[in-house]
Amino acid sequence: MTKIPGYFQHDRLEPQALNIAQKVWAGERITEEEGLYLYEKGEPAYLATLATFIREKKNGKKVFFNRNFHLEPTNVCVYDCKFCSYSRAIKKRSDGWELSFEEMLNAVKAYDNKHVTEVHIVGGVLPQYDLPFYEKLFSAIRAHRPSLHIKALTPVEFFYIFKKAKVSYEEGMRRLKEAGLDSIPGGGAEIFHPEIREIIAKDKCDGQQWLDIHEVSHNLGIRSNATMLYGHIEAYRHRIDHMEKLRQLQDKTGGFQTFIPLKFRNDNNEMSHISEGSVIEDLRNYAISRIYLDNFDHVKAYWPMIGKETTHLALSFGVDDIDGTIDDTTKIYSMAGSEEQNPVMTTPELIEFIQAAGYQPIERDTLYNTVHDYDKEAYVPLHDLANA
Ligand code: V47
Ligand code: SF4
Repeated sequence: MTKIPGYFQHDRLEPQALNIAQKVWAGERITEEEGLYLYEKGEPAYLATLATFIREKKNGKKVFFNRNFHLEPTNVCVYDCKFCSYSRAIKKRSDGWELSFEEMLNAVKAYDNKHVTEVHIVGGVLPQYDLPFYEKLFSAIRAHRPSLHIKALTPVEFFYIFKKAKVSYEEGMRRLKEAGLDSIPGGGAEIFHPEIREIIAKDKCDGQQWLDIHEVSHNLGIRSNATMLYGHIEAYRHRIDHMEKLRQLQDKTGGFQTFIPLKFRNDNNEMSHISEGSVIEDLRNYAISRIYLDNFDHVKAYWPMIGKETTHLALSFGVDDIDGTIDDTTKIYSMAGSEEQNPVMTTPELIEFIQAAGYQPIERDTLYNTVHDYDKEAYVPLHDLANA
């Protein structure tokens, strides 16, 4: 049997906890029942130790970030997800926007002299943003700045626009890839289990359709992320079911890069009556995801959502990625009551933030190639890198 640290041999550990620790130390996969046990009984320090063991085996002390900005075409949507401050139920408010093609392209051009490697395009679903629209947009961005990685849309939009265009998932994804789409962010996953999805996100693509579209994309060489919206009406078993489905698909395709747990925020939406979870529950959730998803390389804490302090703590609970500089270009979370109302961290701030927690800052591109290793290189001011 693999020798595990003395910490785990303490008398207070239940046999099941000890057994899970032994499996993790031996690099074995835990079962759904064991995952549930971790949610129900796993103490924070125990979970942190297991998750850190795995994160160090996979990524050492590295903490990844990138230089990105968000493009949010609209904050109104034909759907009515109960947790979302973009949904049609609150469409009548005065602060709605619907960007035109030119406005979107101008938003990208505004970064012409800045060293960013990725544009992350995500927002509401509207009929005018159809398949030809996105083909034209991606082609125009590609033509304007060929090196900018386009990470865009989710199966929620894909399902809607492919159905409208009467094309298969394969044909639709192939056309978008040809237009310039490089990868897919993790959104729209919410909770796959129909018991929950039908209450919180009734009309949009279901869990299986979300998984099928990612599978088709992976088979076309398009990498993607996966999220889980947690801490609302779901039970622990729904979270395990969600991660199990992701783990199975990852076994099949290997196309997922990062898992991103998204903490439910309750401001300005139809689920405002539900209290938000505690920070310790967020940290336990990061650790359990790191332990459960043994075939995912990375777990990301999305700092604009949970705030800088919790993000710092999350680095000791299995997280190795904190997303990017963001540059105050996202409104999804600030509208839902997130910690960071105007999220911006400059690159030097991100580097210092990571080093202060004892980790090694790595600027990556979207596909996790190293752009700069800041333990080895000094930071070079932005203007020297413009258009690099
Ligand atoms: O699918 C909406 C979530 C997601 C709320 O792939 C909410 O790198 C909490 O997926 N409380 C979209 N969450 C954003 C997303 C994302 C973000 C950052 C990085 C990446 C990546 C992907 O935002 C939606 C939904 O799950 N969301 N409203 C809310 N009230
Ligand atoms: Fe629309 Fe996405 Fe919000 Fe649902 S979560 S209402 S699909 S923007």
